[in-house]
Amino acid sequence: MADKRDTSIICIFDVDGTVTMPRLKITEEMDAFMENLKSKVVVGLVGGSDLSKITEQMGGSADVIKKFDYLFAENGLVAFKNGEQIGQENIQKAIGDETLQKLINFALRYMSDLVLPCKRGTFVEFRSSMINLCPVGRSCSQAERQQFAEFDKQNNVRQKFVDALREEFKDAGLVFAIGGQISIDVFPQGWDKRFCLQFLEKDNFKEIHFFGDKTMKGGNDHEIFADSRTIGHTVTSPEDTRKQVTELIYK
Ligand code: M1P
Repeated sequence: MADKRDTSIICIFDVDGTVTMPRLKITEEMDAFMENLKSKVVVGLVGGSDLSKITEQMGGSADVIKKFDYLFAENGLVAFKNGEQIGQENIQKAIGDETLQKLINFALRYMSDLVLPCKRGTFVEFRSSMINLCPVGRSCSQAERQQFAEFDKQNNVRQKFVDALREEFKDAGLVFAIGGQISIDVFPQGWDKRFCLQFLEKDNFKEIHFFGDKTMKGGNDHEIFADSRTIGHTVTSPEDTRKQVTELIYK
């Protein structure tokens, strides 16, 4: 590839498990890698988390929206290009308070019956474009997060919860997705990571490369990974991301 930045190619990255370890901060090595990549091609992030979590993971500065050419929080429902906000959706307007309340009541009832290694606080997090349901509670520590993640692997707590939600809300037009380690994302159909592609389509990229770790069916990277508008790459860790990007872009 020529030395000049190729603006017809964009690489977009999932955050947790792809650019960082789940919910942890970006390492210096990855930070430098991304900076360098920006001198070669256009670079974007698309995370399921809200902007404040992504900001924290990318080092804590509010300048994160300028750090990447595109930054898509909440699957792209909150969207930035070159530091300017270009999109913002609202789940409350989209599905209405009646359904929202039924969902929250059902979820709280369901979670109140679960017996887990421990429970903390913030079981329902209301975001701009999604509801995040968290059986252990989002205020758990990193050690409690790992403990729940292990318990979940053995007991399928979240999968059973998703099955119950799908059964109860089968006609509500909602998606229930297991994205990270401890929670479930709930959002209207179509509001998965493919949502961000409408912004990229306008800019006529020749190649849109997407890198994610949860690309299997049921994972929150699956739809964008399998979309005909993207070239999908499955990675297993931030290290693997660097390896695959190096092979693709610096070959
Ligand atoms: O990886 C994306 C997910 O990150 C968090 O998941 P968890 O806290 O369960 O590890 C959440 O922000 C979730 O919404 C998001 O999809």
